[in-house]
Amino acid sequence: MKFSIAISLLVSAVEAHYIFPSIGSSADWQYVRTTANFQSNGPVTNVNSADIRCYERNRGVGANGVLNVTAGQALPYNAKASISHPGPMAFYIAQVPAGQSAKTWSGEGNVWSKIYQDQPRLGGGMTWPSNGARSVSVTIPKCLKDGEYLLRAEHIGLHSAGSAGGAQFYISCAQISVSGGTGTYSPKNLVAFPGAYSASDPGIMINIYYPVPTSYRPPGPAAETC
Ligand SMILES: *[C@@H]1O[C@H](CO)[C@@H](O)[C@H](O)[C@H]1NC(C)=O
Ligand SMILES: [Cu+2]
Repeated sequence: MKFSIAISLLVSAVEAHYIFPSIGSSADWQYVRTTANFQSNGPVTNVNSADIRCYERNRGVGANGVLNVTAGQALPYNAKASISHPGPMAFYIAQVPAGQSAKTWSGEGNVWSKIYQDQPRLGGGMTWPSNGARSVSVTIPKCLKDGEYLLRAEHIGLHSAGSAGGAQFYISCAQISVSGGTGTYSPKNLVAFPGAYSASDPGIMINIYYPVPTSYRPPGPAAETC
């Protein structure tokens, strides 16, 4: 009996999912829109679903706050409990259109640019920088125009991604207000969610264990810099 309890605890620890509920030192869901998985921690698996954008519990109902950040500042985007699956981490940003608010804007359309993308270490298996992390640092580009943005965090769990629909997307969107930017940012690749990804993208449908990949191409556009 004791033995089987120990086994089931071990299995649940290995399978544990996660959420991204906060940014900086703020409270959960203060600046990050509450996600549909706020209790289950479960992932989005359909890249064509509207959930692939911000995974909101109530679409169109944002968080109460908008976090003031300075362009060029690095902020921790926090995971709970920790990023326990292997896979890539990315951040995208979208400027809130004039006349709209970060608290309610949907983020629809070709408005998202990628500002961060990590890569695995290769050789004898894939090792991911975010593996086991409780937060990932994101630098708000110095060259942004001042104003409100949605900042989208995305981690893709690739442990069972060998067939279509097997990749697990852990997503949330933070509401931020940027000041101190130089204003020269002009992203070349704006994408929409859904739309940016397809289930068969080589960075989404991939067996990361066998045969051991010798390269990795993340889904979506390249990360843009100032
Ligand atoms: C955020 O910035 C706005 C505009 O500059 C300011 O009115 C507000 O007080 C700031 N909020 C905080 C919490 O510092
Ligand atoms: Cu999981």
